[in-house]
Amino acid sequence: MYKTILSDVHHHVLTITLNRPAQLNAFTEQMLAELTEALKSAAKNDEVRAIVITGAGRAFCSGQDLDSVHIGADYGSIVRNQYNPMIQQLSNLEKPVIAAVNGVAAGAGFSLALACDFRIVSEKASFLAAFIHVGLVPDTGLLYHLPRIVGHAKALELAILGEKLSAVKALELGIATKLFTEANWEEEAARFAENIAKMPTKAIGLIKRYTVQSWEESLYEMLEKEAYAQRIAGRTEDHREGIAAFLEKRKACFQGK
Ligand code: T3D
Repeated sequence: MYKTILSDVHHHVLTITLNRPAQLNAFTEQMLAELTEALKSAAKNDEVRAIVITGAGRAFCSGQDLDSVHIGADYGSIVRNQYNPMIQQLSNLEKPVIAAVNGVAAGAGFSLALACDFRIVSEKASFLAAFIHVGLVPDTGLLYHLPRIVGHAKALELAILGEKLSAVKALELGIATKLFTEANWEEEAARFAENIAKMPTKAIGLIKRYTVQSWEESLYEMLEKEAYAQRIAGRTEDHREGIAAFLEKRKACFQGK
């Protein structure tokens, strides 16, 4: 049903593949709408316990499709109406989202990777805040997420100088969670996602929700929110299973309930 992305569920992992390889998976209005829709339906699908976003071919995503930009158009409203709903959807999605960065992530493609909860990267991955090279400012949440991951000074450096960051450097800076060799990339990426999909999904959702909210809250408010979240987590089947597995000295088998 989608034209610019592929979507496939396997072992409770939904893999969304940005699929415009000839343009290095550059975003079009249609791709943004389809990605946002796929994330929305992942939120409602109990079968899905982890989401992977990756790119077809040699790139992850090269940002806005530069062949379809209309110079002089109101980019503000394009960002508000096409890009921001995708980032809001990612932030509100109470399931783990993994960017499997198989190649270059440039412009809004870098922003998309940063908005995911984990970035696993292949040796061939690179990150580039390309906006400055076309006289634009980073958008799609990059100015929010990047300083929170690498700190203020490094974020300014990456956003303003627009230099390409290698996979190894991304790992050093904490942008990447794991770096896998090219030879083992597909197998290791699948293993990483499947392991997360076997974890207590509701607890992960609560961790996401309250980590996001913590940026706006005081310590006292967060202590209360943690207590509230723990009340919910404490009533899940996965909590019961975790305790039973500990007492029975076996590996827990979580169902995401
Ligand atoms: O409202 C708004 O529209 C504003 C929102 C803006 C958000 C943004 O994302 S702005 C930033 C947009 N992205 C860029 O500026 C990145 C442009 N691309 C590049 O800088 C380079 O392509 C890369 C560094 C990503 C990769 O370089 P390289 O040497 O590996 O590949 P290449 O040869 O440059 O590209 C290969 C093909 O992909 C090429 O097509 P061809 O010649 O084989 O037919 C190239 O034109 C195409 N391509 C790459 N990026 C884009 C693209 N086509 C359309 N849009 C692209 N973004």
